[in-house]
Amino acid sequence: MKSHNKFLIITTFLFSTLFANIVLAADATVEMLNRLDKQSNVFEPKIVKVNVGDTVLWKAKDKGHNVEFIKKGVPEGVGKFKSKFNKDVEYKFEVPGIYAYWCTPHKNMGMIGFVVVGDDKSNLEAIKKLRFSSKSKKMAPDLINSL
Ligand SMILES: [Cu+2]
Repeated sequence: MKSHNKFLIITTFLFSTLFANIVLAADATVEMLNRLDKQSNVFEPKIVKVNVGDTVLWKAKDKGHNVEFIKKGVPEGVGKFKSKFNKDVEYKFEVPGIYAYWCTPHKNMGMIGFVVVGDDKSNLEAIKKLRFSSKSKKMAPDLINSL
């Protein structure tokens, strides 16, 4: 094999490895928005399905939002998680199950979302028992039914 061919193969390998790592940095992205069509204060998309070990990135496209796991809305053994306002935030999902979350100031205004990890819905009954208020209460059943 000619040496420049070897060089080309090694370079291609290095770049593809590098690219794969960049892609793996976030396996799914959710945008935090003030407005989307006729909706205000939204996570887009509202439902994300990922594998165990995957990372979700929430992008602070607009200001005034965050991500907070809902108490009793995550699989057993998962700790609290509450991000800072106006900041992009990542979370690596290590425990399978359903994760329900909201944006703290807009939790009653429909800014709720769900992550299903490892196609595991064993905590669905606990998720159905969560108490949402106002606009979120109207939206939650349809979302939960489509998990
Ligand atoms: Cu918000």
